[in-house]
Amino acid sequence: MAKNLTTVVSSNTKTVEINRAQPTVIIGERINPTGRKKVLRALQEGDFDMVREDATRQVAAGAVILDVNAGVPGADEPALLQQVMLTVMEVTDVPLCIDTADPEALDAALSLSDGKALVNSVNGEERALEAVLPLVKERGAAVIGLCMDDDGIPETAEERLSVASKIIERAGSLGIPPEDVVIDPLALTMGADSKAGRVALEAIELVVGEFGVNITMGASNISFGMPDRKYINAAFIAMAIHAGLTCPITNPLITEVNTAILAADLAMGRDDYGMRWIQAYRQREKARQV
Ligand code: THG
Repeated sequence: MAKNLTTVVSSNTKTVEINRAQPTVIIGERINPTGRKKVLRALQEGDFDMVREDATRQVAAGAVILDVNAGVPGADEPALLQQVMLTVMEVTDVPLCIDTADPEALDAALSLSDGKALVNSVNGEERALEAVLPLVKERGAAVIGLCMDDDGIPETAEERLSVASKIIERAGSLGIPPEDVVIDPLALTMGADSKAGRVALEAIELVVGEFGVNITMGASNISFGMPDRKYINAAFIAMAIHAGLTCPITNPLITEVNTAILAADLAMGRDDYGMRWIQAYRQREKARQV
């Protein structure tokens, strides 16, 4: 059996454990102006209602961690990211996944967080490793390591494994243990390359087999450009959970994806007596009746 490391993240009041013996941890993706034009427009207008609503709705739908991104072109990202975080912290108390490529914004964000945040992300580029890992160590955070480096995203699963091992080793040399490194093997688009799904699944298996670390993924990338994306995303995410994905960054408001995750957990023996499945069913039934 491969090792099964536990990553712990927390807010000031909630602790979340991520591992392959417990239910899949959904990291809610919606607070992201880079990925969502409506959020971009709202933040450009200084309107935080949408952030509030996306935070509340995602948590109600099963998100256990919220990804927060404030990448608005031309904006003061450190200040805006702090504002977004404060807004989210007013309405929910879940741990946060700080999604930024700007080390200054990351530092500002980490200084606000009372618990143990998940930093999204570092990659295998020398510059990124040097800028991000010392902050992660200093603040006692956990970090997502993307399987890409100066040469871009490697084509093969083996090459992605080697980027993952570089990140895990470098983190280790700074005193960041492997359980605090969550690997993102990266999902490219199957519409552009029909092997993209398979390579991502193989990369998950290789990284888990070698290191036993937790795995995240922006799992909806896989279906870009395809019609009826939710069905592809639902099937892929269930397969990825079988391969070793433990904390996908996804949209819990999409029922097809949400139910696929719950069904995968049930099939993997991580839902005792099917209680989570039944509870989610009841919640859907109740929502249908109003
Ligand atoms: N890995 C890691 N972090 C990530 C990603 C990843 N963070 C960003 C992204 N990828 C995951 N987050 C999102 C957020 C929103 C959307 C998709 C991914 C989204 N997209 C709509 C769509 O796809 O149709 C956009 C539509 C719109 O503009 O509103 O909602 O891979 N570590």
